[in-house]
Amino acid sequence: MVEVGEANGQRGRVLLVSNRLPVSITPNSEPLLVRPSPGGLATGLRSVHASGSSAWIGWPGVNTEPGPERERIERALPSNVVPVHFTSEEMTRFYDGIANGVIWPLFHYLLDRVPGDIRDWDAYESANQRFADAVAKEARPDDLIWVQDYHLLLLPALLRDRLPRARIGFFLHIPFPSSEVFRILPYREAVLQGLLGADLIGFHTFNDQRHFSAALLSVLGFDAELDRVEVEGRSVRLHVFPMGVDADGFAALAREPAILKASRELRAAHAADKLLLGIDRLDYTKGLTRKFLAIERLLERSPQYRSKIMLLQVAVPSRENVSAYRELKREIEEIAGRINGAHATLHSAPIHYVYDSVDQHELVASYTAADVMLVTPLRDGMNLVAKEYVASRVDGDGVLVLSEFAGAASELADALVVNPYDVAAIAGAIERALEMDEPERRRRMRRLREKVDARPVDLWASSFLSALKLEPTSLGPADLRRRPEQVLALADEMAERPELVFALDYDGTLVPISSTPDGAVPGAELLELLASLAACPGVKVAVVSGRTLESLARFVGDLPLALVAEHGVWSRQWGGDWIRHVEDLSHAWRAPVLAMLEEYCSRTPGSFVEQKTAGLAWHYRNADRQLGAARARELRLNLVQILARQPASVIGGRKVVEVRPQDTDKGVALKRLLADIPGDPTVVAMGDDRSDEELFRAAAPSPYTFAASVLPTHAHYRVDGPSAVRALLARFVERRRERAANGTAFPHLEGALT
Ligand code: GDG
Repeated sequence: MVEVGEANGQRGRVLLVSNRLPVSITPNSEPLLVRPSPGGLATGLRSVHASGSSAWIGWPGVNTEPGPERERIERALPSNVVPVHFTSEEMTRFYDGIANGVIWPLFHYLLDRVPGDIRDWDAYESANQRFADAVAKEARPDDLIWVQDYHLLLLPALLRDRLPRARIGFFLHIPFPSSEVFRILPYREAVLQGLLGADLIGFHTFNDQRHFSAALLSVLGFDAELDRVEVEGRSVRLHVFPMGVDADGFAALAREPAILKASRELRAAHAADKLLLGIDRLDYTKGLTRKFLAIERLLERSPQYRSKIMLLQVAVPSRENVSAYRELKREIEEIAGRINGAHATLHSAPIHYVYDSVDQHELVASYTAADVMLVTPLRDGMNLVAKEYVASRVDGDGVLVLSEFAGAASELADALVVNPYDVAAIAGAIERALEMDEPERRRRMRRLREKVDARPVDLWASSFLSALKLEPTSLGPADLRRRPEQVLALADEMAERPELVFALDYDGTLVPISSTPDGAVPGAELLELLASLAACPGVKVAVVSGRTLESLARFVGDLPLALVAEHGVWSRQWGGDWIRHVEDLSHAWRAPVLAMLEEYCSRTPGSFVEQKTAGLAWHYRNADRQLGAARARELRLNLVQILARQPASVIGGRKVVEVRPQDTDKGVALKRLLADIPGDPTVVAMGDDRSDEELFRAAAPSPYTFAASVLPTHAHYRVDGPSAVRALLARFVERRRERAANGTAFPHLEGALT
């Protein structure tokens, strides 16, 4: 296991960021009472925090107005705990309104709990901003920042803006829903963009990770690899870190004589032969209603269990100020009352319902006393109670009934796994647990304990931090998308260079990607811009495209530009004729590749084939995003196989898979153009696509390479699509003209001035 100090290197700290601090404060107490708070998240991170090289940033659990009470709280907290304060109104809107009111039910697939009119998103944004300010203020260069859970989904990107070089991790403790459910969230783009500010995003299960990747594709169009996604030149890694429990700690407690005694007393206090146990926060995700209905169903079906079984259900009070939770409490108590009314005897009642929390000793005593543990949430990120029950069964006995929709089910296959929506199935599983013979119970419990022991909670934290530390922070290009003034400043700087060659890609760079290649007509404004750029003194302009000669000539052929078509198969020098650079166009690979692309068209509605003189392209920009991306991946693999010994290469562009003859690319084409120009002009290269990377490399050592997309790139700058490219070119023209008008142009170029 990697220790936290080791994972963190010697100098940096771990900054833990969660909505709640791991302490509870009793408001208005004198002196202020500060105690450790319970809960899975606090327990999981305690070992990291206890290592001493960390700070924990979060809400102290009491709302205050700015003033003396806030200052008193700050003084009472340990020095490595940093409070982020909120007023009651802010907390109600951020925490109750969005985090627990919208994200919580939606991510647990309980759509009918999502309010009809979602109003408080601005409060969620402001709260995340406030956290970002607090973290940025606390952070030092070598710190690892680890953000926790659904309250802070926007925080990673807000931190990335403030601390571009920081190492930022994020862990989601609740499920990430299927992309079709996630898409319901009106602020879905903001959430995904927020998370993508991290270097590493952790989930409890692979299903959560898979759903996140699917949402990236369907909402943002980002095609994630199995365990990473390239975003704006950075690599964001996705990984599964199933959270565990302090297995040794629970086992030690379970062996304590005082707890064993409490366990025996608990059994003796109830007449039932078999004790069933439930420990849940009182929340609609926990499936309490159906659990009770399953008990009812069992007793109706098999009345012999009356007086023989009892469910001890601890319902821990939760979110009591929210009306939906008060309503749930009423409903559950009513069902328990009804079932007890119908099935109780003089000595027993089937459901013993406790609306309270229990202390750690009572908790473990209950675990060790229970013959059957019922963990039946409708959805749960992990569910630590299931693992704690197993860890506490040092006697090797006991049966766990576990919802298939709890994250824990992906590890605990030896539980009796049930569909928590299927009341009859839960009843069946309970009956099976009650009737299970001892050898089977012990066999299953042994395997469950092996699983739980193998992943203690410290391992969860240390593996996350090790992975975060290993993750290289690639900064990629300077991002100018939100810095238009810097784009213009670069244009001014370029205007000072005596001679320049502009090598400009067409689609996606000068004009937006259009749904068909023929739709991307330039428009008068662009034609005028290119003409005035080409007319600037000391400037030559080339359009370097993958398009066909015919369409390029039709769009910009009348301008005094050099043109490169089909990635360099054809070119036209300034003032020259078209020249073909590939000798033989009758490639043997063409027919089988065309047949394959056509087959993909027939299987992928909306896609189409473009035939060029030398190359072939399969465009899927109009296809369904998921289907198009999946087919493109498959097609690339198939093409690489059939082209193994052929003089052709496969390139994946923006929503296109293209096959072109080897030895032509945009870089080769640019070098050919430059070879014919005297002097040593500065090259300005602009593109948006994988095929433009060769252009950027050929432009070296020029500092003026621009990517107009969010793909990973070797370009020096990233700009915001064709509109930013045009703004840059227009500014350049303006400055260059000013220089000419002021007579401050370059003396050796005077002949060129008109
Ligand atoms: C999230 C996710 C995920 C509960 N009642 C009492 C008590 N507890 C302790 C349990 C356990 C913890 O609280 C609850 O753990 P859960 O796993 O159920 O979930 P949460 O922390 O509420 O929430 C969840 C978890 O994060 C971790 O990632 O598993 O899916 O929703 O440790 O023992 N402890 C005591 N008295 C109680 O009455 N002492």
